[in-house]
Amino acid sequence: MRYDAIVVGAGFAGMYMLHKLRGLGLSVRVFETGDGVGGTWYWNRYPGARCDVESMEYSYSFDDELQQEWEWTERYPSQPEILRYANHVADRFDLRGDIEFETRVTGAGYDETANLWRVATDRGDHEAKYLITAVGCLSAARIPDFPGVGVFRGPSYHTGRWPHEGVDFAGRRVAVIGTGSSGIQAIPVIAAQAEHVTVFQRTANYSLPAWNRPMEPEYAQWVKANYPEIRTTMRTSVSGVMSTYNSTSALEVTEEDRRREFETRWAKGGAAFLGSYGDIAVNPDANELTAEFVRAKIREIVTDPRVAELLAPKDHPIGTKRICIDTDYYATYNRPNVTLVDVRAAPIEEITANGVRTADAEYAADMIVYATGYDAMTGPLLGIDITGKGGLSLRRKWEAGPRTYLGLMTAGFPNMFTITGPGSPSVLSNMIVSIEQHVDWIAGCLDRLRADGVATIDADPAAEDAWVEHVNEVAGRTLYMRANSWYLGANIPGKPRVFMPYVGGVGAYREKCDQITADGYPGFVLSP
Ligand code: N01
Repeated sequence: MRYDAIVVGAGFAGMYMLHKLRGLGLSVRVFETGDGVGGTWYWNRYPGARCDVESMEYSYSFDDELQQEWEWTERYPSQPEILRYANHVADRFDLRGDIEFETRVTGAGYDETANLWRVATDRGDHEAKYLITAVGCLSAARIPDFPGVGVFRGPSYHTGRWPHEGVDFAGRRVAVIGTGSSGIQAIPVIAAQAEHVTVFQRTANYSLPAWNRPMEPEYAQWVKANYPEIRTTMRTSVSGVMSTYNSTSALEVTEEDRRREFETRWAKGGAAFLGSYGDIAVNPDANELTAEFVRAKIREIVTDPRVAELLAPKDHPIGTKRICIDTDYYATYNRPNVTLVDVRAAPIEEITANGVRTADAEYAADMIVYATGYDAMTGPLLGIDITGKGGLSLRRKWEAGPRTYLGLMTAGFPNMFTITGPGSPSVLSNMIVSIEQHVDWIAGCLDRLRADGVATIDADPAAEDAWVEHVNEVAGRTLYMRANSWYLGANIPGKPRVFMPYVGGVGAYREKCDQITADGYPGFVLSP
C-alpha cells in the first residue's frame, strides 16, 4: 500500500505523530511490533516499573481536554497506569484504525527515482513519501552474551520484555543481574516476595528516594488550573520538568547551607536533588560534595558497613550515569533474604544450568532477571535495515557513531525524520516534552513543504557536521564524559564511544529549532 507517511512505532511519539499528520489531511500508517500502544510502557512490565518524572508532568500537553480529564492517582505514575493512559489516548483520538499491530518494520530503502520510501515489514511491503521513526531510545533490550545463557534450567526474563501475565516469585531464589534504574526499581519488589534474591552489581549507582505517595487532589487541581504557565515553564527549562534549579555554585556557600539545601531536596524526593547547585554537572569539586552526601545517606541506611561500602558509588561523578529514583532500594539490603555480589571484583563468567557462576563462586537460582539495559538510542534505528541515497546504509554511515542534524534528520536519507533521535535532548529530558516538540516541528515542516511545493528535504552535510561538533563540544564541557554510561554507548562492547544525546537543554534546543523554522530551514536542502 502507498501512504503519505509511514510511522514506525506506536509509543507516545508514534501516537502523537499519527494524530498530527491526520490533522494535516495526510494518509498515515503506523507499524508497531507489539499488540498494543504504549511503547516502552507496553514492554516494561517488570515489578516496580514506574516513571521517574512526576505524573502531572509526564503527560501530553497538546489537548487541554485530555490533560484536564485524566486523573493520575500517584505522585509518580506506575507502568500499569501509564499504559492505561496510552490506551485512553488511543481510544479518545481513535488512533487504532491507522496502526498495524504485531508488525515489525525490518527494512526501509529510499528510492531516488520515485522519491519514495519503500518499507518492508514482516507482514508485507509498503511505500510512503515520508518515513518517520518513533522507535524510542531504549527499546533494543540487551542480554550480555554470557556463555551459557541458554543452558539455565529455570525461566529468565529481561526487564524490558516482561511477560504480560506477570511472574510469581514466591518461594523462589531469584538472581538479578544489573543495578541501573530497572534493577533498582525491581529489586525491592522482588525481595518482598521471593525466598531469596542475589543481586549481581558491576557498578554501584546513585539512587535518590522517590517518596512516592497518592496524588494530593489539591495539587492536581492546582496544576490543572495552571497548566498553560506550567507547560511553558517545562518547555523552556533544561530537562523539560517543573522543578526548581538553583544556579549558585555549591562551592560558594557554607557547609551548613549546603547541607540544608541537600537535606531539603532529599526530603522532597526525585531528581530535583541534582538541581541543588548550578555546577554539579560541570565542576568535579561541586559534584563530589553532592556525591558524598548521597554516599553518607547510603551508609546511614544500610546496616552492614561492608554492603554499604559496596553500594556507595565511587567510580563516576553523580548524574553522569542516569540518576535512579527508588522506593526502599538501599533499605532492601538490610533484609535477611538479599545478598549483594560484587561482579566488578569477580565478574560473571557464565550462566550455568543451576544459576550464575562468577570468577570466585557459583550462585544457585531458580530464576534469572536480566536488568542489563539496552543498546540505547542507535540500537532501535540500526535494528532496521535502512538505506538512503546511493544505497548508503545507515549502519555504515553511523559506523563511528550517530551523525544527525538536530537529531531530526541524517544527511543522505531524504524525507526521513527521527523523533527524539541521537543529537537531540531526548533521554536527558522529560521524554514527552521532547516528543511533542519534535512531532510539532516535523508536522509544521511537512505542512510548509507542501505549501511551498517542496518535494524533498534532506540535512545539509555541512550543517550536520557542525551540529555533531556542537553536540560533542557541549558534552565535553560537562562531567558526562567521565562515566561508562549508555549515553556514551559504553555498555555495549565495540560500540563507538560517542556522547549521543544533546546536553544543551530542551529550552535552548527548542529555540534553535524554532529559529530554523522561522528562517526557512537553513541547514536543510529543499528540492522542488
Ligand atoms: O539499564 P542500565 P536499565 N555484567 O543500562 C549491568 C530508563 N529507565 O534498564 O553499570 C554485569 O541503566 C550494568 O552494569 P554497568 C533510564 O533512562 C527509566 O536499568 O554497565 N552487569 C547496569 O548495572 C535508564 O537509565 C526508568 O557496569 C552488567 C545494568 O546492567 C534506562 O532506562 C526505569 C553487564 C544495566 O543498567 C536503562 O535502565 C527504568 C555485564 N556484562 C529504566 N552488562 C524510570 O523512569 C550490563 N550490566 C524510573
